[in-house]
Amino acid sequence: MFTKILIANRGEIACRIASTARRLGIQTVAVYSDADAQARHVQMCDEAYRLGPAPARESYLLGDKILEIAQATGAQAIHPGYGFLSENETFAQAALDAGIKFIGPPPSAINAMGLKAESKRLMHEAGVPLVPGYHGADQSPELLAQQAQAMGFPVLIKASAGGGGKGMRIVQSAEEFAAALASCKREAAASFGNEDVLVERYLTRPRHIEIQVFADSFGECVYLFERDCSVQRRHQKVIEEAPAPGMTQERRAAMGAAAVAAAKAVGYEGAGTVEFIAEPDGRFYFMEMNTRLQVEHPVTEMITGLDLVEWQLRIASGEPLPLKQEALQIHGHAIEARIYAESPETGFLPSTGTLNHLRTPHATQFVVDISHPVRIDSGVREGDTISPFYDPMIAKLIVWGSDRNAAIQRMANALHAYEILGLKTNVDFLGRLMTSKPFMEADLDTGLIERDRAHLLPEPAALDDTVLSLAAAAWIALEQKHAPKNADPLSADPFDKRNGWRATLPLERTLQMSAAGSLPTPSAWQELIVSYSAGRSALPSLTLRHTKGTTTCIGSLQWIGEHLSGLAGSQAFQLRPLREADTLHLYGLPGHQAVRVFDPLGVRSAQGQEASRLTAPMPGKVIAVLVSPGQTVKKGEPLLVMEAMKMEHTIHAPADGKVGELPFAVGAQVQEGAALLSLQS
Ligand code: MV4
Repeated sequence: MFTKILIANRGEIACRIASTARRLGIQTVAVYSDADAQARHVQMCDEAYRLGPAPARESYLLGDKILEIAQATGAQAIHPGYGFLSENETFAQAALDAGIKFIGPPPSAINAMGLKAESKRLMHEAGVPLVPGYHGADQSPELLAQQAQAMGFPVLIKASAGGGGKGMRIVQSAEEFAAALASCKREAAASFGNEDVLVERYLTRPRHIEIQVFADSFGECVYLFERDCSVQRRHQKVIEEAPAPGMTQERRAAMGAAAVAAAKAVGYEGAGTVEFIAEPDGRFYFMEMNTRLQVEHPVTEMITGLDLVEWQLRIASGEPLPLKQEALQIHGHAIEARIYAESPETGFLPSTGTLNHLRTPHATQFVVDISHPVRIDSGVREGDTISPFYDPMIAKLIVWGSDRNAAIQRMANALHAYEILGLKTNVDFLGRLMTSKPFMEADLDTGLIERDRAHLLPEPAALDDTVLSLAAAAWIALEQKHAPKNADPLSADPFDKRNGWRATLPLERTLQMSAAGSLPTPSAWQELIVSYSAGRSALPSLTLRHTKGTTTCIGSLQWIGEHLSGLAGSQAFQLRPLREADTLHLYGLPGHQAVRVFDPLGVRSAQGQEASRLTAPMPGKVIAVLVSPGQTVKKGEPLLVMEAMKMEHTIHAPADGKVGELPFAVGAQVQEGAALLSLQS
């Protein structure tokens, strides 16, 4: 076994690898960019070396510099993690030439699987099933159209050199074929410098099922079963699980055998994933092979009880596969949710910023521990920032259950206990996804999120009376908790005001609240009249009068640590309130609620006045301006498109209005927070 390895990555995967290395007594060398000088992965390793400035091109992608560091530190091997250099054939070859073991497959296998048409040809020869289609060299439009006709519409035209959904055209009928082919070829030439295409039968409801394989240097290969990664959005995986719902023993064995054949056909070594798309009836076809450890490997670890990084290290150091196929077994069900710094409400724009508050559910970290069914893999801590330079993933939350329903319940509970303030996250969205009907019924395919949009991405609605009541109780209890002994009567901080319920009983006060996601327009405010009376505990009893005339009595209010418990009518509650500027977050309910509280004594939030200014959610480049000054637009209409973090983001109108000034033209670089345009209502 190695005694020292270099980890050529950052974030959660660098920490994940360091964790196993430490357990096995292997020394670790970290590398970092200027943005990561204080990152968790640097802290978790034994040595750390600077690569360069924050952009990956000037740091984590500097293969030669990384090899120099490996040689200088005496590291015998390099673990590339995923992304960055993990599937870079040139780097794998350079490591080999430098006498340093690349923890991954041989460069020839990376190369063979990297070329789409070539890999399909190899797979066909190895007997791995492919989507019925034409993958040939003759690219004449007449022949392609004829092939399409023969396989039957709808068909899919794909750029041979493409990937990740780029350069694909769905064609419904023969009449549309010629135009779609021409457009696909144009895009392929522009994006990949190669206009060759392939034509396949189009599967309308595909599932993404992938098989984890491991091969050693003695030519042995096993499969560690499947993962279902169908729940994705624009080719970004959102939820992964293992085993795949509805998988039969026969199908599993057939897919496993096909994956092993695929790996053997390219002389594979180490960890790899063979991706298939599957039809509703279970028929499956090879898509591509990922020649690295994948983000979602923990679900396989949870159902097999194995540490896949340990397997990688053993195999790379020349040991045989730790277990034979017959010894591998599936126990229970595991689900992974990717927690991202992004805003589902605004089209999933990444949200950069500081993790001002970060509290996770009870969990173990990084490695499998069957006695702990909740695991979190994360490279960030409270106080760290999510920068625009790298993938905005905050954490992977992985749960295990004896069956799928138990795992779903555990995931829903864990998501509800996750507290993240300082930036927008997809945690609530994931919570809705987990308990959505199609997900719970395992009606999975790659279109699930889009089809269930209405439920998964609801418009912010008015707060119901229960939430209003609990929010009022929490706001007042927090005021009491934070009130200084000698409050300054002139302070603008509402927490300095005690509102004197002790001094003059009874006391009435009006609280205005609105759903945090709603626009701060006057009509969004909901009013509540609160009257206080002395309770038996330190906190008052409250009578809350709603606009409709109904009342709620809040009694037995008390703090139990950071939780506020009490009775709303006869309904017991226990919640954890957290205040972030004018927003009150209520955790611990079934779900997280965010309530904006308007305190006439407090300082008016800048957000209210600036609502008509649309600001850049992140630094980036303007790539399209879709409106002009003076134009009237409808709510939801696309206004402007930005490119940031290698993705396109469309800015939509938050309400009906008229476009004011447009300070940025196409091509302009904008800073985070820059006013992109103003909208008059
Ligand atoms: C397909 C398909 C349906 N029919 N091929 C998307 C990415 C690229 N690598 C291949 N992809 C697809 N190919 C045929 N013949 C549907 C997809 C597809 C998809 C595949 C896997 C995971 C997610 C996906 C999301 C949308 C479309």
